[in-house]
Amino acid sequence: MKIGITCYPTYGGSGIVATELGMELAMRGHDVHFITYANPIRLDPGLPRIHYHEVEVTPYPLFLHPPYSLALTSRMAEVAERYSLDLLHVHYAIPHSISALLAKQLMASKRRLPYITTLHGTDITFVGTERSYFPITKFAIEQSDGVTAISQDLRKDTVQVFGIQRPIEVIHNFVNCDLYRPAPERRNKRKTLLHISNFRPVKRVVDCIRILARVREELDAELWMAGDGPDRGAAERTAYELGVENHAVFLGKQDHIERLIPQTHVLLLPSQMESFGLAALEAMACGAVPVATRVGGVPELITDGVDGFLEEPGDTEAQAHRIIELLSSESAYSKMSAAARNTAESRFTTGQIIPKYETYYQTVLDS
Ligand code: GMT
Repeated sequence: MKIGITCYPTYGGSGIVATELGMELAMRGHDVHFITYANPIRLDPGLPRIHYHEVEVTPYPLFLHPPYSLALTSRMAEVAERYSLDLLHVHYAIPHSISALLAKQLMASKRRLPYITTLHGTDITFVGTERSYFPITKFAIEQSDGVTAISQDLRKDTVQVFGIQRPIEVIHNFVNCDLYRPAPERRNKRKTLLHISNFRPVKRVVDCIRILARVREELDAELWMAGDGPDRGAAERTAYELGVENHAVFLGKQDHIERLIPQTHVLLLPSQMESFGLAALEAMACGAVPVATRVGGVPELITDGVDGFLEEPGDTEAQAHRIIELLSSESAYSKMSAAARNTAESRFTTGQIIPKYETYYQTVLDS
């Protein structure tokens, strides 16, 4: 198949899923065309059958907000025509789904260009519910030739929030278990907690610092904060206030988290909302135990007490308590670490999930 993929290339889990999906599809023989405003961060440009088409947004003094979605629409139609794309697959509804709908209409006199929208989370739970985006998001989802959601919970939210009647296929996030794997010999000697995110308020990054401070009352541990975003300053300030600034390392954005995770013991995901929790899955594949919140689609990934822990958002005391318990027993830790890896390997590998997208593409093309 010839597939056009659009995503946010530099920020967030939806772009990571889209990029990894594109690379996996290319490895399976499909031609994949990324149509985005920048090279996707995790894209390996050396791969055969991968193409990148930049969307250029021309500035003009009248444009207080240059119309990116229109430039994207034009580029989608142009690439679709020049490379005879079979379909467009857009990740994150706003504005990609709307651009795809317009591109499909632009192409209509020439041929059919179906588009699939994959919903990732905040496009439904936060941004999509904003009054200024609600009607157009609902319309673009309803008009899509196919819609997928990354968890059952997100599908339920989409139906509830938007009143969508059409079928939505659930295809969970996935991980390459050959790339993301445990490396016990590289594990830090000191107990190490890890948080990975884009430090938006929904991630509750300050909670990570509070958890560290509480854990350190019982045992020697450090915290690695990978990523960057609006709440980094607040997290750094809290580290000073709680006197743990020498034990919380802010690493900034990391390109190769598959090398970072195996060095750590526990992945912190204290989010207010999480439609799936890709960072937790990547950690589990590396044998790092996730301590997360019981929100959104996270329980579809983590079984509390078996391959990780789930507590309520904001309850840093309970999350810290779980970590103290876990890190105080070598045997309990090893058992849970192996269970985490087993969950990733048995349910969420690329080999299991990518064929679901291929089958879905074919269903949409045949419809
Ligand atoms: O939260 C992020 O890191 C980014 C965000 C996005 O929309 O790009 O991630 C969402 O998509 C990920 C990949 O499908 C999911 O694993 C995350 O759970 C989801 N984030 C939220 O729901 C907050």
